[in-house]
Amino acid sequence: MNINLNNIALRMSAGRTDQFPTDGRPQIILSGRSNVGKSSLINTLLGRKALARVSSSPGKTITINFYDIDGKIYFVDLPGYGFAARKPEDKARWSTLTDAFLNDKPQGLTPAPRLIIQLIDSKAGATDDDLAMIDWMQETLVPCIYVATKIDRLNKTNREKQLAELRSSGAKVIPFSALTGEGRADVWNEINNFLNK
Ligand SMILES: Nc1nc2c(ncn2[C@@H]2O[C@H](COP(=O)(O)OP(=O)(O)O)[C@@H](O)[C@H]2O)c(=O)[nH]1
Ligand SMILES: [Mg+2]
Repeated sequence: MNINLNNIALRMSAGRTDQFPTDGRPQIILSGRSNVGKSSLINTLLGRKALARVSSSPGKTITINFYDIDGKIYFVDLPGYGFAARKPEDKARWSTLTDAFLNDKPQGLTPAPRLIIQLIDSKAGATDDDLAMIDWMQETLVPCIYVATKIDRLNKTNREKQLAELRSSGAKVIPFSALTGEGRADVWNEINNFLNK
């Protein structure tokens, strides 16, 4: 698939299930806790400085953002989870919206092909919430890859140690840095492999 990265727009910031797109286009779904580096990864992949907002006070809005990539696929930015300061009603809203999206089986429509990119902070390692998400992905057999974010923060020894630990699950793990651009081509490679299947 030939994708023109100059043709990108935020199609929908969905706070309700009836706002999800129903056109069946492939969805590249970005999942991870608040502050893991999700907006930075989206901006890096799409070659934009500030398409997705990079925030130092994370986790404010609970919407699922659909970026229309050249009218061909969507990048789906899930709301970050596990932010410590989040209110109970926000947590409930998060899981209602996210569960509805992930378990969505549109009636009478062809379901969109989906690839989940699960982001894990390479310094902090997988949190309990990350592990819950990983369990769900393994149960549902949804195609997924893991991206170890902020890899520039680790020295060589810790880098190898963390990557080995994440890879022990048998998953494909891509080291990534929005700062240096490391891993950008590898993530695109995985996306293209998925789209060409
Ligand atoms: N060193 C480093 N910092 C990063 C990287 N990616 C994101 N950050 C920083 O981590 C913080 C959260 O990033 P953001 O993309 O907003 O995370 P989000 O909440 O998951 O969308 C910001 O201060 C970013 O500058 C990275 O690859 N390397
Ligand atoms: Mg963000």
